[in-house]
Amino acid sequence: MVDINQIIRAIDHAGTLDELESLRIRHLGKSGDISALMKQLGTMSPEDRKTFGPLFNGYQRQANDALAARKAALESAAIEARLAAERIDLSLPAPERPRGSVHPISQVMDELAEIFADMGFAVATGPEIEDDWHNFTALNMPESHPARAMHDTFYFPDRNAQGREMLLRTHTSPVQIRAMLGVTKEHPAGAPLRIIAPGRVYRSDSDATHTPMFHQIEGLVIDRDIHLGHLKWTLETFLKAFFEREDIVLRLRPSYFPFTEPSVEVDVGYTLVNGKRVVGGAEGWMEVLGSGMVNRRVIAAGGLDPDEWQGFAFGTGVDRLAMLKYGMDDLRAFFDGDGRWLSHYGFAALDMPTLSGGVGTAA
Ligand code: 2U9
Repeated sequence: MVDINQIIRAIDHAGTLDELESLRIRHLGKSGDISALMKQLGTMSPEDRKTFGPLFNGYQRQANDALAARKAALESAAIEARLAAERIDLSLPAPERPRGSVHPISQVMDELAEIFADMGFAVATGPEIEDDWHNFTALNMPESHPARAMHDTFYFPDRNAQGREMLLRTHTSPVQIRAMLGVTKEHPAGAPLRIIAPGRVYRSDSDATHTPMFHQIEGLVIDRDIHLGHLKWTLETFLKAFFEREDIVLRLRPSYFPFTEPSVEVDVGYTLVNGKRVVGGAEGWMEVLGSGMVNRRVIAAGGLDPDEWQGFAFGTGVDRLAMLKYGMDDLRAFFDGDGRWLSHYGFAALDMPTLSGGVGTAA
């Protein structure tokens, strides 16, 4: 026979959540005694059911209520006990040596923002999940463009409400399209513009020199009467500040990008020091940037009149810039999160890059 008062007493005295759970199983579980009473109801005559139905339902409700009340009490007692046991000693001294460090990519991003801020560039940001119009079409990359191919771009299975394909942005250029359109909070005016767009980009590519996610920085200047001379001065000033050397030599080579016309690839001269390439001088050349005058069609896609507004743009990989400046030779180590690598290549948290202090003084 079920003694409901004794069951309630046992529940009220349960000392732990485990004990409470076994009581629940014993009385209300599939083979519990109160559950057995409920099952018996089905076999009773209608009169008996009228008598026993409300009684057994009452047992079940009382047991459930008691379990819930005891559970709440035990849980809050556990929190109280933890609060009483755990203490933060605010008088503890700081660790002897700071632990943790700033990742070289974060450091280089801060250095770049600092250098370009000094030249009047603001930082612009935008979504990493983009639609194909902002990522490709507006940049003069039509439906048939090879970079749109499935094997280079991570597409989402569903289109957005406007029927556009959704993807992980393959460059930060769509940020600049949004800025030209004047739809961002940061740049509501559209033009003139002087922005850098740093951030994560994604391509379906993976080997020793390519990771599926990498970091890019692009720059865009839109104004009246802008020409290639402005581009060359800007890049030269940037590279001198970034590599902290005056003997930076640039070589501009004609190239092709759909979003710029003319397009220029920018090489920087290097010198061999103990067999390693060091930026500066002109013993050899390596490519560091892509750039060009913004294509008229892209100016128009950004909602501006290409007869009134001209501009230049450039783009480069932040990870590669960090490797060149700080001498790492394996890109994949950037994303391994290995503590030894981070303590070797990381930067002290308080070592904020400033132009007056030298943008990148290692920890
Ligand atoms: C707008 C108009 C033009 C940005 C540019 C490049 C050239 C370029 C690559 C360098 C290495 C990407 O990281 S990388 O793979 N980029 O060569 N990017 S011009 O041009 C723009 C951007 C936005 C509205």
